[in-house]
Amino acid sequence: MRAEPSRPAGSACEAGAILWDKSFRGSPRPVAADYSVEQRWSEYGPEDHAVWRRLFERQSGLLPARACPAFLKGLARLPFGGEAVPDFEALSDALERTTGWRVVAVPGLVPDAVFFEHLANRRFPAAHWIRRPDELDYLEEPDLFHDIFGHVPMLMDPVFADYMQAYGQGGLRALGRKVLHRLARLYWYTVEFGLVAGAGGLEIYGAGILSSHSETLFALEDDSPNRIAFDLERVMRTRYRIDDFQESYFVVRDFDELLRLAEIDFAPLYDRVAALQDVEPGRLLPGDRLLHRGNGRYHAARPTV
Ligand code: HBI
Ligand code: FE
Repeated sequence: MRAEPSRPAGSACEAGAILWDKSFRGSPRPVAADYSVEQRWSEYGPEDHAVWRRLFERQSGLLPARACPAFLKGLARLPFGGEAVPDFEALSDALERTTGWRVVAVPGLVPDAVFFEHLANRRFPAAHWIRRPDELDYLEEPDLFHDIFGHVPMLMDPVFADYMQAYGQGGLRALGRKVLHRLARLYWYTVEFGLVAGAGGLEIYGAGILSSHSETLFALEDDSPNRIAFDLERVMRTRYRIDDFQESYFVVRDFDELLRLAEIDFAPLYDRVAALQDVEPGRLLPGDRLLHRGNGRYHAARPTV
């Protein structure tokens, strides 16, 4: 389960570079002002490649029947498989030829402004470190497997790739306003935990689900969560869980629906939702177009501490 982006560590110093922080995972290395680092592929050990192999094989068994075609097509066209941790330069060359995106290695979560700046320039920040074998099913923050296996294949889809850049541009426009938590909810309920209405039923496109064995099953097949037709205002009002499955998933008709968000002036929308109450993750509203009314059993059995 990926954690909500918390305040990244690391402190800027006069040279413009970021000092390595002991909370960063993996071996210390120079961190540039845009938080990019070297991937240092040769430093991955047999344990790292074995974790990649295990996670890749496990998801490859589940996703053909559950992921959206855009993800499966993107994954098939990227120059990596299940044998070893991918090399970011090689996969960036293939990605760039297709949609103009590249991957930049980073120590982990980066400040919002840095993240938006990368997305606005078609650079996807990906953690250079991969989880340990004992973190296979739960880790605090996004690792290389979540970022590369979960997010990058979707960036091979031209429409989704445009949406991700538009999201970054929207984020830069919103900086300094008190609305970043609303954008974070949009990101969370689409890019991270989004579902799409496919020809034969609901399909997964959210990276937080695609990179999680248990949530791949829960999001599509469990009776517990709500599945609600995507609505921008509703999503911007809806809180989310950072350390467990989602209580509600939002479903878009297609990725054009996401890209059309880029044509909306968010300013009046921010004002409108600011006057309304936030919505708890599992709650339903009268205006919801419900695709599945969840019974909430999973979360009822796990009271939040
Ligand atoms: N940094 N590396 C990284 N990955 C993210 O997904 C990420 C981030 N920083 C901020 C962030 N996400 C969220 O605040 C987004 O909603 C902007
Ligand atoms: Fe992510």
